[in-house]
Amino acid sequence: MTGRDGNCDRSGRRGWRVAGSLAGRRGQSPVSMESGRMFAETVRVAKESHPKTTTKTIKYGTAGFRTKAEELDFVMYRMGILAAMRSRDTRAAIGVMITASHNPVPDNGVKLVDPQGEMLAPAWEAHATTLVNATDDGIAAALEAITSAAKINTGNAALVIVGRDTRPSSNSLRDAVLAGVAAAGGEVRDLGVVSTPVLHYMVTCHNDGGEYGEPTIEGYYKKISQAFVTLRSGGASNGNYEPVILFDGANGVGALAMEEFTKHLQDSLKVTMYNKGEGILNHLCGADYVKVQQKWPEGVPKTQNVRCVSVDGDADRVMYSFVDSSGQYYMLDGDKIATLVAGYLKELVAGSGLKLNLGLVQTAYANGASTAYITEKLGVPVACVKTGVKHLHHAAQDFDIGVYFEANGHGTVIFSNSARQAIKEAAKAKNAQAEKLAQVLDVINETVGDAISDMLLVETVLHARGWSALDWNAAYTDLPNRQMKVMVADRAVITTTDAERVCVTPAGLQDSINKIVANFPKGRSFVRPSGTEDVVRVYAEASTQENTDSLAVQVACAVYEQAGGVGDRPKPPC
Ligand code: 16G
Ligand code: MG
Repeated sequence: MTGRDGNCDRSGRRGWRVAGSLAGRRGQSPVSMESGRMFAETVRVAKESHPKTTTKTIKYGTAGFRTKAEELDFVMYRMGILAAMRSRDTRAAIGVMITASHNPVPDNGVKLVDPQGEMLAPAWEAHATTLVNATDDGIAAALEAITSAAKINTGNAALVIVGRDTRPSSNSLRDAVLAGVAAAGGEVRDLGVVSTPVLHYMVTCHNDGGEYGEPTIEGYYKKISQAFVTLRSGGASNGNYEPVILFDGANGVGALAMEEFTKHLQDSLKVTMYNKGEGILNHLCGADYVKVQQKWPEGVPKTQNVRCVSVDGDADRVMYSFVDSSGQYYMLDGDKIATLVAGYLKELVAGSGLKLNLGLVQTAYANGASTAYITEKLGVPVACVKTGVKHLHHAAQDFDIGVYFEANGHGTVIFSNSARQAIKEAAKAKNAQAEKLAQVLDVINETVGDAISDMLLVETVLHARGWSALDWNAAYTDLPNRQMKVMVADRAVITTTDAERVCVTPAGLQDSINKIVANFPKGRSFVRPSGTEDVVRVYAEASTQENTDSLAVQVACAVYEQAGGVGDRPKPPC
């Protein structure tokens, strides 16, 4: 792979290569007469059909651009153009996903996917911001600047793979993306309504010539489900494990994806579907609702001791919950999934005799009890990084097998090139544990966090261990935790360090937080500016829920007072 910004194939650690599948050359004069005509065309189409509708400065953040759908037409158009340019730059297909994930229905958003299925390279996030903030007439100059900065040969072919979620606005926003690609002289492969993980998979497989998997949507479903079915060919029940789940589709694309999966899963898992689209997207259901509200999703019957799996609006996050025989509610989040998976993989690796190092990557949101459990009980090294998938993914690359999960349920496992090869060779030599590992590898979608692939991975581990949800939950007890939002005039006044665990500015705020935290046994709290909403986020955990709530409110009030709070003072959560 040839990306010069260091993003593509940074380490060559993944087992598939980007084939340089699109025609093109390097090192030619970047801005030619021909490109001048193309840039002029992008301006013409912008003015005629996709004019800029705001003067607000907007930034490509952790989840791309995300806001009210009616403000996004011009953004989508320009992201179509940018994706074509990035495709020329990398000489590979680039993905565009139209979704606002767990946000409410009126919102929408767009994120670009780089050649190996990873998030857009940081240098190109800056280009995206530049292009979107240009005036309509300024598009040409912005494109010239990007072309020069990235030394793009504009004569290269461009291919953009587009996916969208089920939001009503996604259809016309897709048209705007397509118009952008066309104005920039690129070609489009429109996948229609697909989950975010399907788009990432398709981009990866297209670019590596099918090495990671067959580059079709059907190929995605087949690869994952066949491995899953094989892993339980000895019987779907085992000990306390029953192959039965309730599926909360959040009324979004995850429900459609699950329906496709069930066609391939045969009798290996009995899935009963809820929130298939009959209700409002992400409303009182779905992974984010379950995690943040710590509540059972509406629309799903509370069947005792049956696992409920909730996904978010684009099916890249997953959350488990269940009620026991006494009606007690439990939520099992990304931390519980990470520890379950890391523990199991560690055992398989040890059993196989392969010398592979395995590590877990978390963020500051990881429950303190999970970090203690994984380091002290399982002996797995843990790295802590800033919020956002790209940071976790990057850190996970330091291990042969890197498990990364955010507490909110976004994560996956990635294998180094040599780890994958070693596992496959040992499997061929009939090493039983390595054979299992090789199958598990195929259940995992390494290209991005994938709610349903993650769910099938969890089900695989529970099955192998013969565990019910109660057994799984018993591994460790979460410390009570609470998240709050504080409105401030400018959230940029908050800056942080040490993977967002320490607040640097405004001066004095961290001292105040330290003093408050010191009053609570097992207390921990941090604050950070949100990357997706105009708020400051507060996280707190402590030994009891009452203490946690009190800690959260006190820290939120400190933020309100010292970081320019606006509106009402933070109140205790109800
Ligand atoms: C985005 C991130 C997610 C992160 C969340 C934090 C990606 C693909 N998604 O959704 O990983 O947890 O932002 O949101 O990176 P916040 O900054 O508003 O708390
Ligand atoms: Mg999502």
